[in-house]
Amino acid sequence: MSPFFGIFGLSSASWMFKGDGEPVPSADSSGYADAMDGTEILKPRRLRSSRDMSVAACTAAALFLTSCQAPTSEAPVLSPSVTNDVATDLAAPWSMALLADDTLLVSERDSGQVLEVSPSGAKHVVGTVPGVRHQGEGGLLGLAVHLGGCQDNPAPDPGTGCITVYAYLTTSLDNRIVHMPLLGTPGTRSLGPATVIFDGIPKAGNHNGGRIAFGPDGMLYATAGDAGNRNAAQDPNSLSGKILRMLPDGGSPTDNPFPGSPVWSLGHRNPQGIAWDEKGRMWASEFGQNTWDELNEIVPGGNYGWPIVEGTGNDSRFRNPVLTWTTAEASPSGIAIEGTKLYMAALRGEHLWIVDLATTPTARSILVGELGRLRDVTLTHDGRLYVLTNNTDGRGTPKPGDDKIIGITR
Ligand SMILES: [Ca+2]
Repeated sequence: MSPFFGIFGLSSASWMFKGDGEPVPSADSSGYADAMDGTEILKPRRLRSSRDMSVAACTAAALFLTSCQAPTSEAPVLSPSVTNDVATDLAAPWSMALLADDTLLVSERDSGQVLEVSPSGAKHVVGTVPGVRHQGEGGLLGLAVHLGGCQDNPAPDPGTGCITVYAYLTTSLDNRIVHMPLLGTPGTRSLGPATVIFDGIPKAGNHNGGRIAFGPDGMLYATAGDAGNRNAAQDPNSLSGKILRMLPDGGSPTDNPFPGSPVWSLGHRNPQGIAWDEKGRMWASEFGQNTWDELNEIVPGGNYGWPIVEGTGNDSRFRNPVLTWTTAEASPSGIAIEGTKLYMAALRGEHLWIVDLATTPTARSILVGELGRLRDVTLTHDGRLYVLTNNTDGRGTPKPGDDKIIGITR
């Protein structure tokens, strides 16, 4: 089911899609072109719709605060009361990982740098992940942190103990995952040497997946896009188009659904968000091709249909998404969950979607068009939301100070 009965005006132009669901005007008026996704970066033309008009008026009327709803949305579950710039002038940021003291580690896709952002907003370059090769949508993508790894850390912070930083990156050969000890104390931290724990995930200019997170079971999960080889998503022997589950050292857990394999689920196109709710259920956001973005409940061994089905197929071979959006409404990336409330950052949609998972999932949105493209979202330990914008990667329209981390207090 779709949470949104759309009003977007796609009727007056034809569009083609490059990479992760980004529209560019098509020279061909025959309709959607199939996006086999080259590496060229093109800026999208802004949609013209009644929603755009509403967003502009709403944004003008409420410069700093407030939720500006889409005309078709119901009252938001969350009403942000205060927003502030936690950090500014980030360059193509992609992922946030939160430390125990609410310090953020932030990846910058193109430079390969990891930044430390303190709760006060102070920025510090922690280090550069070695081997990052930015091309198209590839580069330094997801980050995750894991407590432990003291054997690799000669100088753990006495306050937070030994922290190991995991990173998903595109290299000249592949997509891979490394880990590095986080050295030093808050404000002056640095990265120790990188150890490759998992490699050989196919890369491409587009559809690299790239989100990593530790689950409540202590395992590391990673999203792998189809890397332009869509049929590989259905091949359990390929790492493309999968969600992977591995031990913290990169090995395959013995209770994975395919013996000896890191494959946890298959049939994915370009999933970029994973999180778990209070019931232990795993959720993933996924970019559609040119019709439907998806929110899926991920179960071990589940097949999510791509490329045979996009969106809801009602095909017994595949699992239907729990919610879908048009690619204009969403084009989703990072997600975060508090209890049974899921937050989903939308790039092209320029929304923060809020999904109530408590019963039959329903979706509403806030920040509609206010911040531009949204790449990631995380919850701080004191209950604030941090939202990461994504306007400087060549596809957005940067405003002064972009890209930013916005804090929302409620
Ligand atoms: Ca699907």
